[in-house]
Amino acid sequence: MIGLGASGEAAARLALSQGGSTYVSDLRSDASTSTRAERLRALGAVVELGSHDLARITAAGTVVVSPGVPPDAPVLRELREARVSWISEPEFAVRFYEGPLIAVTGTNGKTTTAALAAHLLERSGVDAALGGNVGSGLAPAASELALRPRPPKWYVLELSSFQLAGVERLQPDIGVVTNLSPDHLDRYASVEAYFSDKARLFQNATPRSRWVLNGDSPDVLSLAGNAAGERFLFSRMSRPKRGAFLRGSRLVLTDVAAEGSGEEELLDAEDLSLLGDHNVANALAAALTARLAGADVEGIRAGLRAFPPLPHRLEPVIERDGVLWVNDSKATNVEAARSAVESLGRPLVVLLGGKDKGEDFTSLAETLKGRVRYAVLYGEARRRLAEALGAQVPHLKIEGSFEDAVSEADRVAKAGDAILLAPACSSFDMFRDYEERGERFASLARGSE
Ligand code: UMA
Repeated sequence: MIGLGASGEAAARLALSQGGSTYVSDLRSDASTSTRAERLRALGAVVELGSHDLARITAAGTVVVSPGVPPDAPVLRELREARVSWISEPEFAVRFYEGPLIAVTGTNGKTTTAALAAHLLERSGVDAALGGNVGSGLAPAASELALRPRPPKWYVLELSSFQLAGVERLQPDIGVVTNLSPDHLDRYASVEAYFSDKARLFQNATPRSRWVLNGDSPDVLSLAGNAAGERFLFSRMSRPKRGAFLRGSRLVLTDVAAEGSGEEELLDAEDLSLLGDHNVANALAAALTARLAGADVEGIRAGLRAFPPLPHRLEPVIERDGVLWVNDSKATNVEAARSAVESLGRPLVVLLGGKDKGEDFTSLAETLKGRVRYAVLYGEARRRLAEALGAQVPHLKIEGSFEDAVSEADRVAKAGDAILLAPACSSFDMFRDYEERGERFASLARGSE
């Protein structure tokens, strides 16, 4: 196992449970990695921190790689030269699953859609186990699900492109693609290379496969290409032959339960517990997926009304002096930040910035114009963001810390405004991850820091 984060620990535990001899290595040796190492050693694994022993890895029957290890990492270059192949952690996990799999990918909305689909199944009395890329302490790595004492009725996995890059046999019974837009250009040479890892969802398609696809996205439809299987579309714009759509403001399923079964009306978009148009699309996708997996209409309705917002995803934190603070730290790319800005019906002070992943920011200016009273730009990407916004959106570049940026937003916000953290960038210039960034924002919002 290469890498000892959540994926590495879970995959090693799964391998050990099968009685295999297990070697795990990680370049880090900080406190949390050492704690994981101790836990695995106690179970019988050989764990090495600080370096990767190539001879040991090369001799292994199966090599599993954590998603955070980039393809150009020296250890993977050396394995390529030695003609040793490897798989991703979910690929390893599904080899031990005893039941059908729902796999959800896409650029944005995949956590909400996967978690909501599992929730709708549970509300219908169907045992669904959620895992994969979800993170945030909300759900475990894919391998943990294989360790459950009793298999669930459905496994529901969120899969990132980094995880799909290493699949071989993974074969979803229901595969879902929420949407596609540029992302992770710090890791991929081109948008096409990023999309082509996403397309690996379809590589083992059979006539029995069922695909839930965004009918409003030509990119998603072309990603599926002519893969075998039945297609079900969700759309906010038009009524598909079979799938989920909006009639006025009502969410409706059509011919999903069985071919020719007709329409099933769910509820009004107003009654969804989640904010924003992008969440209407996520709700359509999740309802369609859950119905295909056997959820009933009553369970779906109840679940769509009750599902709580996930942390760091357009999450209202506090209303203080008439200003609503909203944490969308998970908006780590331009498209996600645009959706967030379009979702809130208040004048906005928006915090943008972080690690520059090389995305084109020019389209942001168009969305922000008129909606955003003031943009506070911080972190590594601040200069490129300032160039993109130009004279169209009032803004200020903060040369200092994240705390300085938040206090500037607090200073300029007026009663009736929302202060929105939707950075359009990843967090790694200042934080461990987007969760730490969101938590810092939330505690500053509450005035507890
Ligand atoms: N490492 C090495 N050698 C190297 C390079 C890295 O040993 O040459 C080590 C690092 O020191 C690190 C480990 O490899 O300890 C990599 O760990 P990881 O980043 O894969 O972390 P995990 O804790 O296993 O988390 C991963 C996902 N993280 C990433 O893809 C970056 C989590 O997704 C996921 O929840 C978890 O597996 C379980 O499936 C998080 C994420 O941010 C939420 N995902 C990205 C996103 O959603 O945009 C893709």
